[in-house]
Amino acid sequence: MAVLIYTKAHDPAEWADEFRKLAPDLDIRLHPNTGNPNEIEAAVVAKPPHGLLKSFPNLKLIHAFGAGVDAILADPTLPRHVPLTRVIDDRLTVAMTEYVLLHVLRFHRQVDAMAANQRNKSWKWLPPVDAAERVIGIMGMGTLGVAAAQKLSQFGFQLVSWSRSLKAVDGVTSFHGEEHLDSFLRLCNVLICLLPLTPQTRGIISRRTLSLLPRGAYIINAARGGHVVEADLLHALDSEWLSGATLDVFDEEPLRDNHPFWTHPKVTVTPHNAADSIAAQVAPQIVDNIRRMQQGQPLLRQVDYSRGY
Ligand code: NDP
Ligand code: OXD
Repeated sequence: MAVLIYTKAHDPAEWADEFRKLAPDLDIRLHPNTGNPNEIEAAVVAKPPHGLLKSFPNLKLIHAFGAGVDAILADPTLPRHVPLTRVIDDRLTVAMTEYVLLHVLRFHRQVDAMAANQRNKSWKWLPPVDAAERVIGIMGMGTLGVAAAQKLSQFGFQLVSWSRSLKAVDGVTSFHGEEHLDSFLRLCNVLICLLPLTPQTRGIISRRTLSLLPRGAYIINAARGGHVVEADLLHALDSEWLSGATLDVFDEEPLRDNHPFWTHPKVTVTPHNAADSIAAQVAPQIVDNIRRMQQGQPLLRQVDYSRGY
């Protein structure tokens, strides 16, 4: 069976080697060396060009390289009768938790202010804030949000979350649905976005929602750039409403040279590597789904086309 690999975000040859090691019988083809398109039955893709997946008439499985599938769903010609599956990986989840923890603690322990003082050789005592006085809000309580919330609650922070459905996670007050978004936002000293990018969540970090946060709040976006209205975020930072933002993802990646985020004193930019899929770690679950497809067994980690995640 022929499997197509398309990615610009990973080393396709490294992934092909992993797949061949795990499943020597699979005929792994690297785009653009697709061969006869009729022979392709599975495609493993990251940000595929629009129209690519439609060109394989016998496709039976589309597997994402990562956890997010927004770039695949953005293709208007996507063959939506073909099941789409994604990555859920313990190591990736731990990496995201590390990222969230690192930047929450940076904010909580006023690391940026102390670094600025150090540059000025200024020995300045900053009054500490107890973790129990900070409210950390997580938008998106799926695989990544729940893991981050559980770890953060061990530090004594107050945790609130927002998702589509109500959650029961120890130590976390759950808000759900659009009607409870504003009440959730009013509490958050730190707002962490771990939502999938869908038509409902695009632009959710906007002038309106930012204005509901308490003054001095901090933003961490490790989900997708499309969640943030960049001009609104810059306005909230420049008007001293927000104390800062850590951004791993952007509307346009790589971030262009002259983008104001690069040099903004209140913005930390990371190059979309909060949590990556590692070939040796993730290839086995992709091969497992290809086997399931071949054997007519239920697929794992399947995306619901109607929800968009
Ligand atoms: P999941 O699908 O497991 O969780 C998504 C969560 O978002 C769920 O809790 C869901 O609610 C909630 N949600 C979805 N739509 C809405 C909505 N309209 N209103 C309120 N809540 C909503 O996703 P993951 O945790 O696995 O990943 C989240 C995202 O993180 C990915 O889609 C990807 O974009 C991003 N990501 C970024 C990485 C990076 O390196 N920067 C790495 C990996 C992922 P409910 O539970 O009720 O369905
Ligand atoms: C993902 C990502 O979605 O790395 O997995 O952004």
